[in-house]
Amino acid sequence: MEKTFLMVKPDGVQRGLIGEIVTRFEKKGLKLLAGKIMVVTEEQAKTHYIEHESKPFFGSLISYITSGPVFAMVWEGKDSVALTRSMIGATKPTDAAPGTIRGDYAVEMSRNLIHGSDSVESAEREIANMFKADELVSYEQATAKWLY
Ligand code: 3AN
Repeated sequence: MEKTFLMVKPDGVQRGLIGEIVTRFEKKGLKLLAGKIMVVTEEQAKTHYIEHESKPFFGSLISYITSGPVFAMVWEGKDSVALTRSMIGATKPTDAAPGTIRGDYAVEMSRNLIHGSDSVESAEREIANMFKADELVSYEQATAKWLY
């Protein structure tokens, strides 16, 4: 089953939106395998955003994501990467459709509340960067046969 890495960013934690965000993915039918409040280290941040290393906003991206606690999560389910990306909405809040997390709650591109992996490969790399293997809990759900 496909896994994805999601992270409520420092602005989402400060605004008290962890519960609201977790609820959306639970109600969708995805399974939470791991979740923790943590402060991302500079090294983890640079690994996480490696693809943006040469961008002019890289420095501010690193200082923002390390500026306060985040809520890091691993979710599992059928097509979980694509499903969660569509529920999160576009990177630019003005392009994010109402009904998506960013469309409903974000105003600024640099404070867009949540990160979601953009591919299965990114998810594997991002999970390994933030979690130890034994922090992921594997379990059965009663509804698992028809709910992902
Ligand atoms: P997403 O988070 O939607 O996957 P990415 O991976 O392209 O978007 O960008 C990672 C983060 O970098 C975004 N969430 C946003 O905070 C920041 N970012 C992306 N593009 C810009 C930009 N042009 N100016 C400022 N910040 C940006």
